[in-house]
Amino acid sequence: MAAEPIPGRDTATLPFAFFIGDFNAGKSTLINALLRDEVLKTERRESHALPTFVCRGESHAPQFSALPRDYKTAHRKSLSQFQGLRNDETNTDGYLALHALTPANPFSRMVLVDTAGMSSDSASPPPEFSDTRHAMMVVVTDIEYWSSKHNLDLIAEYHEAFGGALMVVANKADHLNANEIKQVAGKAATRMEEYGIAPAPRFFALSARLESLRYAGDDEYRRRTKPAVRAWCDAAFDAFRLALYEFEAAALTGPSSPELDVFKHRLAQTVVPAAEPSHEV
Ligand SMILES: Nc1nc2c(ncn2[C@@H]2O[C@H](COP(=O)(O)OP(=O)(O)O)[C@@H](O)[C@H]2O)c(=O)[nH]1
Ligand SMILES: [Mg+2]
Repeated sequence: MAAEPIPGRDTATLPFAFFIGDFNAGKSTLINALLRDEVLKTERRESHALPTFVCRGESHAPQFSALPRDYKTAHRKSLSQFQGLRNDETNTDGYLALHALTPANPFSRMVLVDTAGMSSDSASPPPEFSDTRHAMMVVVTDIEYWSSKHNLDLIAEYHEAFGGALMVVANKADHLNANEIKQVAGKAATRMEEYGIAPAPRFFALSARLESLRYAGDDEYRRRTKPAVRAWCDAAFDAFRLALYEFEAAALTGPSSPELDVFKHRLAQTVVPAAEPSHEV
């Protein structure tokens, strides 16, 4: 069967936002909320998910593909294949990563990367990221244990490696009351600086879940959430989204615009395969 080419982008010109953190922290839910689309599968248990790269596609329909071990042309997948592929016995082809091109993506160029399966066992940045110069790191934590030693060590490592290109998300703020959220957010910078993470990265206490339901009309879960919590979380999510747009804009247009041709992460470079025919679909 002659396969159509997989529409692509030249990844050499794209900035990346890597979402890092333990499984179940809400990375996939957060990315879906940013996209306002249920692209990534979310689940409560450890999922052995593959690293997943999402960016805007030019085609009117979303396109999904999987990167084979030889880093050659990605194999096109359906949405259900894409959402069903796990890094377990179902991954018989040994795929390294998944790609999604979504037409309604609100980020014009930035690639959102769900690093599931890359970071859950280890507090160190995966070595493939070490020459990443055009990447924003988003450490995603559960607000109830964001300041655990494990998380602070993770933040400290990324802070050292990526400096200002780092943000911390304390997710699931809907589990706390408004005063508790304010307290956590008010003390976050001091807590990090006392730990030696200085200057403290930006910190957002928010709820990916509340955000994902925000435009769903009259939603039961949002209605049950206290108005003060909802208001806080909505505002924090807006601020977080804006911070990502600012990073994207700076990466693409700023006077100190990074050299966008030096991104060397192998998985990322092949994120969006060039428009060449795929023979194995
Ligand atoms: N209450 C609440 N649950 C959340 C929130 N974000 C994610 N979850 C839930 O946490 C679980 C793990 O989320 P997921 O996005 O799959 O986490 P990941 O493993 O980091 O990708 C799922 O059951 C989500 O529905 C949130 O803001 N509030
Ligand atoms: Mg996930």
